[in-house]
Amino acid sequence: MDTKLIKVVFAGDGNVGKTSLIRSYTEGKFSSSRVATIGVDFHTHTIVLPSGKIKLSIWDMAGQERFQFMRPGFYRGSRAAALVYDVTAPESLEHLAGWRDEILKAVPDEKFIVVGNKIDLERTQKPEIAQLFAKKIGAVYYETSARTGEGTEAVFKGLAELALK
Ligand code: G3D
Ligand code: MG
Repeated sequence: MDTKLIKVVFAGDGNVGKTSLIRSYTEGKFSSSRVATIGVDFHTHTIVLPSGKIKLSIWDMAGQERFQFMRPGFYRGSRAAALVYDVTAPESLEHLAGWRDEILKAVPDEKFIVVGNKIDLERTQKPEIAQLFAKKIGAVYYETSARTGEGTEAVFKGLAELALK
């Protein structure tokens, strides 16, 4: 059987843990002090679903959170997007609607999941508001800790399955 190659993107404010989540899952490690990525961080990871094998090409927003003009090109060709916020930073959740709108401008039929990261820390944000937002946009809601690895596998499986639909 052919392995399908599917592009997915991670979006959300800087510092919510996008790079850490991807590394925690694809490399099985969490590096607590690293230099922030510049440009596009790019990973591929093969995932086995009941429906077959998929090679995910995972695009990590890296430094471009600041460079709005670059982002449409970054999103193009993706089949699903993870909207990531930090459960200790309420404004990062408020910004998810804006990230979604921007992605929809570049990819009108994009599908989304919502991810609350850093659940190993003391949350300032109860899950209800995020769950409501996810429901409103028809997305599944996940919670993760890139630090402990909790929930990360479900995010990537969910994203891959969504991208295939
Ligand atoms: P980004 O790619 O969204 O910009 P990063 O975010 O992955 O660079 O992570 C930003 C900071 O949050 C990093 O801290 C990282 O270690 C931390 N972080 C990411 N995910 C988690 C998590 O699940 N739990 C905890 N406790 N911290 C997390 P530093 O200090 O390295 O800048
Ligand atoms: Mg990053």
